[in-house]
Amino acid sequence: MRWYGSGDPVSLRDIRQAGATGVVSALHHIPNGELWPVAEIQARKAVIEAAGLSWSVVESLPVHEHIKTRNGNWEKYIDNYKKSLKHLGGCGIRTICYNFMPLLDWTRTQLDYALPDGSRALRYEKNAVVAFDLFILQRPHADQDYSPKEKQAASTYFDSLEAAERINLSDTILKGLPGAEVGFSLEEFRQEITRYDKIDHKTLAAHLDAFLAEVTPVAEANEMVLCIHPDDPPFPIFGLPRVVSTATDVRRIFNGTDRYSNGLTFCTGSFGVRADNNLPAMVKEFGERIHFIHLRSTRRDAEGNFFEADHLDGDVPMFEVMRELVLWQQKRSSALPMRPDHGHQMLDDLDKTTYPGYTAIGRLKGLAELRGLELGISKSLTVAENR
Ligand code: CS2
Ligand code: MN
Repeated sequence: MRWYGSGDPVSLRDIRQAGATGVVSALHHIPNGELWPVAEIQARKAVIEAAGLSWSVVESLPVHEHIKTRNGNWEKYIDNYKKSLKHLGGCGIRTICYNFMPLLDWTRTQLDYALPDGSRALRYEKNAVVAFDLFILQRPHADQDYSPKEKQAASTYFDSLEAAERINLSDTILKGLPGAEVGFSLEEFRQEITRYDKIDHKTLAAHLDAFLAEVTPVAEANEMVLCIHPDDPPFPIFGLPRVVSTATDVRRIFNGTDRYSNGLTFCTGSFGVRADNNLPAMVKEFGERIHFIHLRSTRRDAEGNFFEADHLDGDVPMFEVMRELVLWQQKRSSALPMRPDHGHQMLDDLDKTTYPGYTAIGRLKGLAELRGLELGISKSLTVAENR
């Protein structure tokens, strides 16, 4: 399970009782781009191990915006990245997750979407994103990105919002969900987004390749692996390019820097939002370079909205995905780090202040279901083999 450090309302004891054996953690207090000192890494590691858990994955070692846009201090930040990798490897932490999404990490428009049973989920509503873009952000030329029908729907949606709801929408999009290392004011975001004026899909992809060409040799020299997290949502928003949304994107990234250490975080929740991503087929194709697994499911509709469903429900064919993952791990004779990615706000957590998506009980439920599914599949495969 993911643990955000000492400020996390979910304790390491809670995580252990939920059935996790390892945690995924990051030094969130260190500003994006700065070096991770050995002493800080060791201190975090000691706290985790004292609770009877291991620090199995860093999520994330963030990639500074200057590296993505390849201007400003990008050289210094790549240098820091390499040094931080060395420090982590020296402390025995060898799996490093990161993402390459411009400006915003994962994006949702509602954090308390009520499900029929009264629990709450995170939701992405297309009209809200378009309305924010056109009427709150007022991004230049944004209207060219949408059809008349989309603009009309967004306008109707926007008119239905009270002033406080508009502020709330803006904050939800810009202030950063947990894990996102930065949040923006509207003015800052307007400013920052202009840094991408001349950066299209091709350029951002080239910047990612250039970054990987620099950092993967360092990872390899320290027996480490890097695993890129897919875009969430897996399509462009606010005119910003996206380069990790589909199987084609992953193929391109892998071929560009064809090394074992250039790997993937297989996040079913992110990839699963697109109907054209065949998740079990992706496990089959990319298995060798999947170094970390995020399991959750979303339910999409025809309008382009989605919400985070129960882990075994929604559009992700979790049985088929898990079956491929179990088969692959049996074949490679070792286990991959796997976590329930997000969970609902439910039971006692409904009255608590929790990090959106990172509740104790909702993730415990997800983990329990996923572990049961995994155990059932692996046992039944062994039984079938022995017949
Ligand atoms: C999120 C992200 O969907 C997710 O997994 O929790 O914050 C994710 O951790 C980062 O994008 C990975 O770099
Ligand atoms: Mn994820």
